[in-house]
Amino acid sequence: MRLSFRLTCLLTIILATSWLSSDVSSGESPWTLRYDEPAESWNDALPVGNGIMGGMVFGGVTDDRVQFNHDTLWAGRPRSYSHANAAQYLSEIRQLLFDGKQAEAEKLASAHFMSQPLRQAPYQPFGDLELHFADPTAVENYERTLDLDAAVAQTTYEADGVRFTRTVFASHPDGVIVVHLTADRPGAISCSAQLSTPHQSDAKVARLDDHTLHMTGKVDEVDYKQVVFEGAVRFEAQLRVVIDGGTVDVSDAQIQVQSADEVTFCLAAATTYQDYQSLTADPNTICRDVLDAIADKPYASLLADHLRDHRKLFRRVDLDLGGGQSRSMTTDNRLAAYQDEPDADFIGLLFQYGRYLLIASSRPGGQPANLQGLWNESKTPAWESKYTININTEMNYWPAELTGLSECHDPLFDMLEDLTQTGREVAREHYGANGWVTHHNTDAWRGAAPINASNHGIWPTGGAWLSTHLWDRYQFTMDEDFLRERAYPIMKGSSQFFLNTLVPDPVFDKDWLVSGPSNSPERGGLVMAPTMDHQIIRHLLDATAEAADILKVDADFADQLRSTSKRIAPNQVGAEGQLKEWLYTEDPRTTHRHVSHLWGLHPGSQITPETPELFDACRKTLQFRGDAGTGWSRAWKVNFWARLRDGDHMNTILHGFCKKGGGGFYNNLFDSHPPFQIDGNFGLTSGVAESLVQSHRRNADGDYIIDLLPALPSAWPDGSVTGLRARGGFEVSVQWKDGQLKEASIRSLHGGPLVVQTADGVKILESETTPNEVYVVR
Ligand code: FUC
Repeated sequence: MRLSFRLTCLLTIILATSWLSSDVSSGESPWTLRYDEPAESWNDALPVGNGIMGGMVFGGVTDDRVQFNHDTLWAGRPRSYSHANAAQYLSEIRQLLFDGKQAEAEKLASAHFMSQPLRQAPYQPFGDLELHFADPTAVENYERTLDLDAAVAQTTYEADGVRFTRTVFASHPDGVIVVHLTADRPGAISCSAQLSTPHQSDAKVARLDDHTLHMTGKVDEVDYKQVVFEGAVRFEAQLRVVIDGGTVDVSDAQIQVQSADEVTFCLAAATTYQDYQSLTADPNTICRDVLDAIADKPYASLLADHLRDHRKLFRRVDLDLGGGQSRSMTTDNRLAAYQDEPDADFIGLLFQYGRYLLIASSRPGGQPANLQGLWNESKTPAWESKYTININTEMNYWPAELTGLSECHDPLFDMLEDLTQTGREVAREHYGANGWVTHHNTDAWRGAAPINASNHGIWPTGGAWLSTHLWDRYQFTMDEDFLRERAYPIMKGSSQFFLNTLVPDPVFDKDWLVSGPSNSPERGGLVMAPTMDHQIIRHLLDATAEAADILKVDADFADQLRSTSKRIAPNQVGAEGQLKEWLYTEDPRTTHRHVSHLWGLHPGSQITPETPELFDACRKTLQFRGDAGTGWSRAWKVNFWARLRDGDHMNTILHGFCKKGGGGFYNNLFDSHPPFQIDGNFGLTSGVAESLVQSHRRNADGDYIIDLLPALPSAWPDGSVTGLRARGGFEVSVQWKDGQLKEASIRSLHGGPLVVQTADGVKILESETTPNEVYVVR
């Protein structure tokens, strides 16, 4: 390895541009999903989103449909889910578990320790924008695309000698979904547009003015698995049309356009949801303000502002994994072909799709991406399309810092702030503890109590895991203001809860501390001392203590955190060489989809090559668990094998994952759990990034080690990536050839030391770097 000569920023810019794909307009980017027929089912339709509104574009020729959502439209209403005075049963439940009486403990917990009601509320569909066109005699050259680089869905076809184009995008700067219709013959566009909603309560569509149709209503009551959720959130959508040529007529039923040259529809939507505690927002005013603000804005400016906004995020990272032989095929055919002829470039497409979906579903000011991002057409979606935080929500955010989308992480932090409030009540009522706690799910009302059943709902480390995302954000950005103002207070509150609730281990060593009652998600019932809890809590307490040191606050508290962390029961290797999932029991040979106790390997950082016995035990565990699973389970395994530095095994998992159907993908490349669950899309993106650059390990001085190509599969011999982020505040671009590092350009964003690992070992390149300077490694 020859290294450490400094280059100016200029050189990086030249390097970066030569690796980036050229400037493209809609449909021309290599990162484009492409189909030759309209969507038949919802999982064929193409997603657009501005972080608050989502749309699924079907691309039908005579009947087109944009099924849309707003991320605050949920069943239920503001409420507390906590169970008053549950804490009086806590020590009895613990004792029953220590005495080996699990069934009795679960029974007692079912009666007295669970959320009220027992389930949380489902996320709701909003409605449909339907477009109807006259039946053409013949349709030719039909194409439907989603250009990820432009965030534009387009449908084009020729009918009766005219070429028609429909362009749909969800603009974040302007807050609307835009549908633009053009034709290559003047006066050729005639259509009607309607709004509809699956909610019956007070639903009404009416003419608002000469150019605007609106729809108002209220969420229906939802009876979901024996729990009835009141419909309380009200909503309004407004659809405004602008035409060039032709005529427009707005009735109480529809907008009718006749013989126009060009048509632009702008759809605004809003609800009464103000925050998790109040339904006081005024959707009528919100929609009107949004549409009035763009009343004089030409379509070209709407599009230009949208492209600028999206590309600012999307273009931070580009990837070339080689291959590309299947690029000329439609996307559904590429997916089908992958099993027999894997095309590395298709993995690149899925990687960028994960980034696209995060940009589309999670923007500052919006709700975090739920189990389906923000796309949902069912009133009773799988797992309520809420936030399952024993893996799924966290997985959604794994790509955020790694792949240059830090600001997309913000909605998760906003939700965490809410959870510190609801979780404080649950800490008090269920545990008699200080701080705050959240269990394995939450919803728009920020439920924090244990739900569903006592054999898996009582898992007190949901909030702790989410809090480690705050620490991650700090590690990637080194932003001390963020650490002081947003991260530390939340991390501190979560840590306080565990200082109050960890208990001495009566079995092996009374100096050890264990967590419980709890669960190893979602296996083995209610227990004391699941390994995953211990890994998460140790990580949280250590990070909180380090944060206190950095901020020069709470020195005594930090000492207490450190001494408590050291006493948490250590990871154990089991009878068959696997990592033990629980301190008091084991089940090594299961192939269950959850592999929670490998948290310390990923996303945690306690298990690395520097802890060889545990590192090997993780490998053994994964060998027993096998390579299959639901979408998210496969995606987690991609990340695990990357952390195990085994690129070929990682690629074996990817190969099993890249198929049509359950444990794979739908035609629109949504991850199929089954059914659709978006976590696997995001987990794949993070896993591919982890195979190219890692930065979770630290040297003896605590400096982050930037690990270049730690798990490059032999199937990707030549390639490059630009713009990945590393802890310590670095932007990393890497080129490789014949499976070897060719050159890496590492831009320091913050200053601080630069430590790099290549195939030759770990080297300190600079004990201090200069912000914005680029360091080259060969
Ligand atoms: C947990 C997982 C399921 C699914 C659901 C949303 O229950 O075990 O596989 O991901 O969350």
